[in-house]
Amino acid sequence: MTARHISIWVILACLLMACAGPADTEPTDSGLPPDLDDDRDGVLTSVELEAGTDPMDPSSAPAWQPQWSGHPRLLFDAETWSQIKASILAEDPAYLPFYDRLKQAGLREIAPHEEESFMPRLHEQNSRTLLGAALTYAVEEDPAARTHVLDLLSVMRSDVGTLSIDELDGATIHTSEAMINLCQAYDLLAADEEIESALREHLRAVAAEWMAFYSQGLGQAVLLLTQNNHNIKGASGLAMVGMTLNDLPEAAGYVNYGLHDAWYFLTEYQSPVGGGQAEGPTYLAYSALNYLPVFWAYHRFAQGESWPYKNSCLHRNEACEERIVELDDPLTESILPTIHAWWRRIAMPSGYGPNIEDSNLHCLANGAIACMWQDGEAAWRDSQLSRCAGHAWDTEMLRLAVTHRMPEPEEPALLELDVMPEAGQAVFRTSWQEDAIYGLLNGEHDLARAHGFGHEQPDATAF
Ligand SMILES: [Ca+2]
Ligand SMILES: [Ca+2]
Ligand SMILES: [Ca+2]
Repeated sequence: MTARHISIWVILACLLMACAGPADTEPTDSGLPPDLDDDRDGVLTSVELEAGTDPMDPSSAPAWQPQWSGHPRLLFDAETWSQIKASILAEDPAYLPFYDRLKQAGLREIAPHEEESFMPRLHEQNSRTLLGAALTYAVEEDPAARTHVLDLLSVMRSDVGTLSIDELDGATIHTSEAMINLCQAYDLLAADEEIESALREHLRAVAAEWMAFYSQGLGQAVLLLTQNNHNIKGASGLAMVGMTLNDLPEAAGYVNYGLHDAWYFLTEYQSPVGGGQAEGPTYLAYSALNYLPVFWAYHRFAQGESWPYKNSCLHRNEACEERIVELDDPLTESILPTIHAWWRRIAMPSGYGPNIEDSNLHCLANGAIACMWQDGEAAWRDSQLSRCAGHAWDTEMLRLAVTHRMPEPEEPALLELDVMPEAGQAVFRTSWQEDAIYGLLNGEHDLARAHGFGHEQPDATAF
């Protein structure tokens, strides 16, 4: 072999090594394995080994995806936030009603929380007041609103474990709603050191107390029994805390548990394959208060990609094995639009869901759904139906975040007889107008009938 041949081989070998990349093949100075993130939780394997977390388990990490940093980031980035703020200050009618509702909430007095036990409803009420005051401060820079935020934080309790037996039902629901409100407030005001530190301390404590209470004994039994909106809402709340305080060592556990359980109960346990919800339309709307903002925030992280997460069997009453599963970005999954379409296929002409399954008359957050999925029929419902137009009950921040994506309204095509065999329902309607003649045949079967625990009305084939 000539010198010329040798130099060609040396160049080829160098090129090949460069293509492979030194970080993939070279040992590190410390002798630890190369810097890979085997379980894709955002923390390098070498860092996990030093921290004592499991480098092959995405639910175990000293932080969750710490590269996803800066605030605001949950429902919008800083640029979108400045557009939202400008639209509110310009009194844009697409924004102002939702801002005004939260601003009014932010003016309420602190709800006293003086009982011996933790009161989830008061906690949720104060969290909504706090979110309203936080938004008002972020938009108008009114110092009174900032003081109100701090006063609320000074009285908020996190001792979930002290709740009385008649509040067992409420703590899964209202405490998780509060977590989501408070995470949204944190995201807006994280640059204010005093508020950031007090909110972080409260959120961290209340999430830990919630998880501790519902991980054993009576608390665990409640979520093993319900398998419905309680589970979806609770899991969503924990996921939101994990995404918000993702620099904490408990964050990865919350996100893994929360994403898996919210997804499983909403789409697998509660929904037939053709769309539906075993515990009925009102409780779907109720779950949506939590899963819509959480899935939107998670979508802003996942950007359409799937990521591995480990499920928890803590609250599953069907066969369950802990394993690591890739979860798709929920906004790319066809089952969610199918479930939301089911809701409006059975909806009454006024826009309300039918009052089956232990339900009251209720709207779905059509505007946010329209914006999240570019769903023109949801936009039509949001703009045309007098009972439910502009409905954004407890999801005003999400509505403000996504309003710039509102698609053109599209009146749905009329199907005079709409049969939904998987859910076991059929609807007759003469038009989509509010004066239409409408009839619902409700003969649920399979999981639509068996999984509506607590809210199931076993009145077979009722009209
Ligand atoms: Ca890792
Ligand atoms: Ca890990
Ligand atoms: Ca049912």
